Amino acid sequence: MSVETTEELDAGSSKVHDSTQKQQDMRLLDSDSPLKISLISLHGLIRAQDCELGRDADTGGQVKYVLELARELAKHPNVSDVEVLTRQIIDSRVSEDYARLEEPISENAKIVRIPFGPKRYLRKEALWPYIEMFIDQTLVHFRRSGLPSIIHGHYADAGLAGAQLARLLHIPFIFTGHSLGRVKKQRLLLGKSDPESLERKYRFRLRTEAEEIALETAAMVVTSTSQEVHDQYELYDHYVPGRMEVIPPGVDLTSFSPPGPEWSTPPIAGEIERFLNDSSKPMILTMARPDERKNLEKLAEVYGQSEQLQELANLVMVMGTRDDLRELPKSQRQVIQNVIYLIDKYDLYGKVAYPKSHVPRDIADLYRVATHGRGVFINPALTEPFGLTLLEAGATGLPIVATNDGGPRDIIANCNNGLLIDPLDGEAIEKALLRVLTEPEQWDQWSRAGIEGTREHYSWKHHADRYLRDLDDILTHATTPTLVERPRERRLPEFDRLIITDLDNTLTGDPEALADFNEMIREHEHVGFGIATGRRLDSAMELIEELGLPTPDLIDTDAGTQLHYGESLAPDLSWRKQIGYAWNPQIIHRTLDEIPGLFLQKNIHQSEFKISYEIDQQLAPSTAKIKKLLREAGVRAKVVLSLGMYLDIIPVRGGSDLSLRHVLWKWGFSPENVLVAGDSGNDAGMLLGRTLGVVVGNYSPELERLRRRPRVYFAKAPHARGILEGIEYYQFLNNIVIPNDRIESTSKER
Ligand code: UDP
Ligand code: LCN
Repeated sequence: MSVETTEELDAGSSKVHDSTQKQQDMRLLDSDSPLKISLISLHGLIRAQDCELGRDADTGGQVKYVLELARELAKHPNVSDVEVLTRQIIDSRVSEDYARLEEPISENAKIVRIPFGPKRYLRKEALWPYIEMFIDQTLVHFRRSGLPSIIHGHYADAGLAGAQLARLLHIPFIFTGHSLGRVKKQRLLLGKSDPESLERKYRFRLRTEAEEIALETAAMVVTSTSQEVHDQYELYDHYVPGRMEVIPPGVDLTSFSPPGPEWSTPPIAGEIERFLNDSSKPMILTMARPDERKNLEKLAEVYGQSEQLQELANLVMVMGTRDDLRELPKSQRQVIQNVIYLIDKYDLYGKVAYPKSHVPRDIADLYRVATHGRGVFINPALTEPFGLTLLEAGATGLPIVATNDGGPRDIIANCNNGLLIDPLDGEAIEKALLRVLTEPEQWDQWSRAGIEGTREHYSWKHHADRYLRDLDDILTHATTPTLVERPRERRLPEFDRLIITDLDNTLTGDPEALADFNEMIREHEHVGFGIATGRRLDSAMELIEELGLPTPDLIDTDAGTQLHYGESLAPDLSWRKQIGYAWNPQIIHRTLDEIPGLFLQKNIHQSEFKISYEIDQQLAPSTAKIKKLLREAGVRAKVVLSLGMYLDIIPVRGGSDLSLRHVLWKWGFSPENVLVAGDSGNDAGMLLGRTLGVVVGNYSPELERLRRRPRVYFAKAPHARGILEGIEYYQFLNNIVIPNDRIESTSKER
């Protein structure tokens, strides 16, 4: 898909995309400026060799996709390094390989495992509370190893993390969703699941918001099919077709090739034969992670209800590997148990094989066994963004029957190697399978077409060439990141600790405690003192003087949009340079001023990068709705609610989360040496991450959601006394201890 837009994009880049220019202008792809590419893929289990695909719901095609992309990009002469950033996992239930901090993939490509959150293996839905920690740890990694030229986030979790890093560091960002929350939810609801239990299980709200942020930030969205663009990404507020590039993945043709004349029965065939009365019958082969979306139960049911299918073929269901079924996470266990139940219900013993385990090299052999026996591959998923299994089957010469969605549609249109079905229509599934199994000439034609079509349309080399060409466009128009130089040794003079606290109701409210706090700051010369407040700079300085506070070494005002330092209030110039990005106060006023329940605050509360309303929550739309209104008006901005009554609209690159990280990055502070304290919604951003958070006892309800966060201590005492309690809790003035970290590694999250 080509793009005509010249719109400025986030991460300091604008993608002016013209195909002739594309070919000529290879500025950034010349060998003087080799590219360093950071691919982020956070969940599941990733290792360079013998990937455990299908092991659980988080170890599917994305893992293979990211590794093969890394390998291929690293082969390019203009790419110096590719790193896959993922999570370090230390857990006796999984291999020690996932604990290694670095692992080579190939020449110039490696996996870097970043420790964040609990050490144990977590399912992807449990990773959300730890994303800010990943961001902080990755900043440390970048500081050590240098900034990448591009950040590419895969799936919603890494989409959110990558987008935040890109915003902070002004590095262009690429996003690939792999599978989208809104689409999955829609499809599961069609199966009549209850929306609330779906939400509990899949955390769709968090996931789709993360996807929105990733889409909002991305200079390019790499999708695998055009249908994904039109019917799937289209469901999002930040759907900008101009930024979408359809670049399908490839398939490793050295592994996935048809059975040749020398072919002999591989060991995995024996594993399948154990289940079957007559293993000479053709196979109906399916292979998928045991995930509800893959609709495997439907296939078992269709086969169970069809005498004809049972007569003609065996059903072979490869649903990952397992040691002990009871130890699988609940949702995966349920899928497999349901299949076993259906085998029993329809008395399919001797007709259905569901091997307990396989090793990676068995996969290509399995397709070859099925091809050799003139069988068929089926993917009946409720939705399938791409479906690498279909390429694997096609490349091996096995005709396919696949769900009428995303990848399958494109694959069948390109390769003409099988039939599409409606995954909810049992009769249609049966009919399509019967057709493949009973029309031998057609079978030959589909088999040949799959072998040829996959070779013609799906190669990683082709993918990498297009990817790098598009990247070149993005980088050509990107501004140089303001923070590209390695950060200087911190200049916030002589401090090895920093306390940053909100002003109103956190520091203020208990004069006696405030006096104790002031004394503590004055007595500890190694501790820097910062204020982060929603107030304007002038009004914050007035209050600071009135309260007799020490002069802050750092003052972050106007809800994380203005940064100044020391006595002279020297502005942070690199912050100043980027904060106004995509800021459009006129449209915000036009969109929100007349909304019922929103009342503009007085002028003294308004500032250059902050529009503040008072909100009557009974009358006003929800914050989510307000965000939506802004998105619909084409505005990119953050919406922050505080004390249940103040609503600030600020630029996308503002907010105390980003301003705080900017300060730490710029001055080289380690987050463990920074204590942050707050009481209300506009402090939430800065309380997350690896810094040591303190929520004072008089906090407002917006912060309740931080309660289970690691490194956020909820003090019993209110106001400044609460901060002092937090200082004590972390032993912040001496040898810092972080009690909560111990809780992290022992609590049961799975
Ligand atoms: N796979 C596997 N063993 C299994 C199930 C799947 O090795 O039991 C592999 C399969 O060969 C393919 C990938 O996992 O390479 C699945 O990718 P696909 O894109 O089809 O689906 P996803 O899992 O990403 O939704
Ligand atoms: C996730 C999926 O569900 C598959 O359809 C894709 O093939 C895979 O990611 C790789 O993009």
